[in-house]
Amino acid sequence: MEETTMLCPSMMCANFDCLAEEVALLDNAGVDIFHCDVMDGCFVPNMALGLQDINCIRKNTNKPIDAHLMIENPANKVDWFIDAGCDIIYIHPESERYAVRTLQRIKNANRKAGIAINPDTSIESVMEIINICDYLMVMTVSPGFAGQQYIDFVTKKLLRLADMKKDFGYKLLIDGACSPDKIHELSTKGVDGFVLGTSALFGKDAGYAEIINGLRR
Ligand code: S6P
Ligand code: MG
Repeated sequence: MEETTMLCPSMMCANFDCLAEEVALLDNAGVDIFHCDVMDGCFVPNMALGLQDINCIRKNTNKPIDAHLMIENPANKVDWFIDAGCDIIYIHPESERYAVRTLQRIKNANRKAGIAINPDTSIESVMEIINICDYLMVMTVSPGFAGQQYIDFVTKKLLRLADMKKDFGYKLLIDGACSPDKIHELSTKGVDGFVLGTSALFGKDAGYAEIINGLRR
């Protein structure tokens, strides 16, 4: 793994009975970015973090927080996440008629703007939007749930996007079923960061610090 590889705990997998403590443990364990999945029950068939959860996470860490917005029509709603102190905001291009305008709105607020690219979505269909993105997050599962299986055909798209980084300058991350083996394989192939859910970090016998140290080694 590169020294700069970003490890991003997927907070929907954390223990919500003690969210503040979870944030402190993960922060001390050396994670890089707190990944917050926001789901509206419409864009994806599930509901996940809301603003109160993000406020709690923001209050308990000084590290960057990202908001992965799996919601319909995020256009004016991105302001809520800017105001909540999110440093990176991902939208799904499928959910937004004027993605470039919304991404520019995020950048105008001095936050990093990104898109999450579904397994169903081709590079060609987001080619123009990529021009304005600081971050690209490739979904290696269909969005909506933790604990799914890695979709193998997505790797081809991922490697093409890794090759295109030199022309566009974005950071490339993946979200979904990031196991230690996948992290090991892909971090040397141009992937800058990984969302860690049940495949690598949560629900394990080992503690967060031990797991994060192990992944970095
Ligand atoms: C899924 C969501 C993700 C998951 C994460 C879970 O729609 O965007 O961030 O929470 O991928 O990881 P895992 O390892 O359980 O698949
Ligand atoms: Mg996510």
